[in-house]
Amino acid sequence: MANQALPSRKGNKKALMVAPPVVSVIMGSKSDWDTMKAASEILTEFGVAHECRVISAHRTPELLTGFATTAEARGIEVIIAGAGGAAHLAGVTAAQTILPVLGVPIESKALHGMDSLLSIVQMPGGIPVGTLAIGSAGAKNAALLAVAIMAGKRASLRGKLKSYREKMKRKAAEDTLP
Ligand code: RP5
Repeated sequence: MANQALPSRKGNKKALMVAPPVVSVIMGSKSDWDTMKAASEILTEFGVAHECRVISAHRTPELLTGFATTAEARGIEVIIAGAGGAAHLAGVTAAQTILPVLGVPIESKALHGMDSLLSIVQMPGGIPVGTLAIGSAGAKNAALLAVAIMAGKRASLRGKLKSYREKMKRKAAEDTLP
């Protein structure tokens, strides 16, 4: 679902049946996809309509402003933003929307993601970014948190979250060592 285009409204029956996205997964670079696909996989598993897009705070700042200022009107409810290095994508997005923004620090080569983590987590008071773990675990948990946020108003998502936890619990209890 990377760079998924919005559903076409021009007589394409299949496209018309595609639900508009309620979660937006954005990332600073195509190179972040290996990490961020974990978020998309979870959202797909829970049946949450979402879009995945490359938007960079420093390479495409105008695109980011356009995205952040129109996301709410497009029906987006949660934004997941993954970025690495001097990772300002989540913060700059949060500055331009009141939607909840969840930041995923990408594991950078130079500093193993500590730079990304500190850049995302140390938001000055006033503009919050919910920061997850470095790497794929963070991307996965960002999606699960997005589902939990949306589950408040959706009984079906609450049910799916409970089943997901039950399945995890059963698997952990049944795990045997080699
Ligand atoms: C950030 O710079 C991206 O989020 C990415 O993690 C990092 C490196 O980007 P590339 O040079 O691989 O495009 O903006």
